[in-house]
Amino acid sequence: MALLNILEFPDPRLRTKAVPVTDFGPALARLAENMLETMYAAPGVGLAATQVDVHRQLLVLDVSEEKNAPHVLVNPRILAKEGSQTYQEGCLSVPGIFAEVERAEHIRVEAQDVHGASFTLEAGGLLAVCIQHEMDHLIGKLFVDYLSPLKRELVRKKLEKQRRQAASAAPATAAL
Ligand code: GNR
Ligand code: NI
Repeated sequence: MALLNILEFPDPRLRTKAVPVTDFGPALARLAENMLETMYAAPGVGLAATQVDVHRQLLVLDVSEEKNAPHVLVNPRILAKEGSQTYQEGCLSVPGIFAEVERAEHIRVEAQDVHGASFTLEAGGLLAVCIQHEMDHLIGKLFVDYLSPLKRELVRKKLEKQRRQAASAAPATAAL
């Protein structure tokens, strides 16, 4: 098991469009395990392969309170959407930033598991939000793209400032 590095906005690699998974071998199962471990450690409720610089259609989720309901979706496809909901979203690739995004309330998704078996999943509420958020990552889209260009620029500057302050607060860590 291993923790993976999470790319952060505005890293251009987050704009990569993922291609379908075609190899359902042990490396895929290992990647899914490492993504789940990285997501739980962050902590987060979802993680797309794009965020760990792997540009394949793979995402992991767990929106349960007890963190005991992991989902792995390979090559996910939305079959149906219904209604709308607005949720205050965050993203591990845009740390410390939260904004309201409107998405479908209920979705039906078809995906494959790590062995290549197809299944469908019905989701509502936070699980539906999360699946839509992760599927956006797979096409190079971030939740801040739903904000106005002005707000997105403010987000970029705020992250830049956070990073500057983090760097000056702990300068010697890497050099020790
Ligand atoms: O951990 C996460 N929380 C979250 C909250 C509201 C809407 C979406 C999310 S997903 C996010 C983890 C993440 O960045 N996944 O890509
Ligand atoms: Ni995200």
